[in-house]
Amino acid sequence: MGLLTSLRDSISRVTDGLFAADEPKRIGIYGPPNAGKTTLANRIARDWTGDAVGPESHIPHETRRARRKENVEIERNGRKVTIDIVDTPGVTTKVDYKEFLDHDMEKEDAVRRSREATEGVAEAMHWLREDVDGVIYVLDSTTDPFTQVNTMLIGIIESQDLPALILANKTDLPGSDVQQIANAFPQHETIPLSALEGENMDEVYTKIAEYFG
Ligand SMILES: Nc1nc2c(ncn2[C@@H]2O[C@H](COP(=O)(O)OP(=O)(O)O)[C@@H](O)[C@H]2O)c(=O)[nH]1
Ligand SMILES: [Mg+2]
Repeated sequence: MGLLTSLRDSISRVTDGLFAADEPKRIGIYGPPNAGKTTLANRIARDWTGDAVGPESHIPHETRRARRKENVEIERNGRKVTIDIVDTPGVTTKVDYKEFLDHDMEKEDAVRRSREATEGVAEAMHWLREDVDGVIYVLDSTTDPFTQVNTMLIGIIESQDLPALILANKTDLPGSDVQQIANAFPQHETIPLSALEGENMDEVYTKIAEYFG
């Protein structure tokens, strides 16, 4: 190797190192379908960048592939954190095309959507193992948190030593029970919010800066 080539390689190793130190953290938004992941991802993206990540929907599994919003800068109490928000499909033990048929879809379209949703779930699980630096785990606080999917995902997150925040969403609804979520995962901090109404977002941003900054 010539002197110039080896000098160029050394310089690029040093500059790569410098850039790596500044690289945004990749934060995955995980949870079961309909918890409000996309609503939250959109609220974060709109609050800090002015654009949305993707469509929110009452149809389960509407987010069938992961969507990403890069370089979202969040600043809180002098702490600045730059994150890539990754909105993942809801993870579930069962994706059935009949769930889509309930929403007035043609069978062919329903089957295609359920196949895509299954692939999206596999992709989201792969990322959880390989590709995220931290997790925002969103739960609908009007539903029972003691499910196989939640236990399994929180277990994977813990086994990877990933920093994780648990968000108890939909506090605007009358059946909301934040304490039930806090009791289900006592080893993690649970933060209540309404992603739809924008309630308690200040605390959510403070915790994001604290956990992932
Ligand atoms: N009442 C209420 N509804 C919410 C809230 N967040 C999301 N939703 C609704 O729950 C449904 C699913 O939301 P979405 O963000 O698509 O969930 P995802 O499947 O986890 O991405 C939509 O109808 C949302 O409007 C919330 O904080 N309060
Ligand atoms: Mg979604």
